Amino acid sequence: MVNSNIAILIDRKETLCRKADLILTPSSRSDKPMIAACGLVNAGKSYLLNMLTQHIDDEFFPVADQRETARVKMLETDNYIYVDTPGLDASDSDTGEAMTGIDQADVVLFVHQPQGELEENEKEFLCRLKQSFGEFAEQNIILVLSKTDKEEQEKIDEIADKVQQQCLEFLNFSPRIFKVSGQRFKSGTQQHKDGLIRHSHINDLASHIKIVADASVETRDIRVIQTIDALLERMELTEAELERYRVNVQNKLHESFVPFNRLIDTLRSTIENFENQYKNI
Ligand SMILES: Nc1nc2c(ncn2[C@@H]2O[C@H](COP(=O)(O)OP(=O)(O)O)[C@@H](O)[C@H]2O)c(=O)[nH]1
Ligand SMILES: [Mg+2]
Repeated sequence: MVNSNIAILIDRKETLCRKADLILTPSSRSDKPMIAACGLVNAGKSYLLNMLTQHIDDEFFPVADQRETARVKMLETDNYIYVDTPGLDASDSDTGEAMTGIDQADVVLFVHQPQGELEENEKEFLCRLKQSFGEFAEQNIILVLSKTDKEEQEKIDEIADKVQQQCLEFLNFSPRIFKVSGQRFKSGTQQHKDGLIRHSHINDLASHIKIVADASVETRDIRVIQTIDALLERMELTEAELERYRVNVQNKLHESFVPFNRLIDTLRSTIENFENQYKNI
């Protein structure tokens, strides 16, 4: 039990050091704002990124009904870097991979398909995201309700209200929510139908992303400092916990020697007694 706890603490410390290294390596960051999409498998992340980057027909980010994006995939355009991440309800290691892509992101699009409200693991992930963005969470995390063409408008509005309420109740967080349809945008673009494009709200989302992404460049340094402060604090806590274990183990070792030392003392005085008696003969 103690051993496994120590292993967890050491592992945690190594992860923290790796993160710190990544943040402090200057070449690991581009000057362009990084926009990452995350959310459950099948939420519509890849489809959305294709629309936002004008990859209408060629699907730079592979779209599929099943799990497709197993690793982080990036696209660098003239002004931004777009990042597609694996779905959240995949294996643990992939959730880590999703967070790795997002740790470096300036803007996060949290994509949720409006079949219902936020699920438990979506709330947990949003919570981690919110912590990682600190005071910039509300500004730099954008909630996207995807596939709005699949439901009545009334139902979509109802789900959006519910999601907003969940964010406030569980996360004390009030992000902007965009209700979009990638499919309407695609059809509208292919058939030159402005009404469909407008009704897709993809361009509204794109304009908002541009404002947030451009502003994020100035806040990036503050975020890096805040992330490093948080990492240092967690390292200190981990070190303090390891030190408590060390003292505990040392005390236990000491205690286990007490009866043995007593036995040796008794033995020594018995021998001395014998010796004295022997000398007196
Ligand atoms: N009706 C509709 N389907 C969509 C929309 N966006 C994505 N999809 C479909 O949802 C499925 C999953 O999309 P994908 O982008 O690969 O999801 P990801 O796993 O989050 O990347 C695919 O079958 C897409 O065609 C949309 O706006 N409307
Ligand atoms: Mg995908």
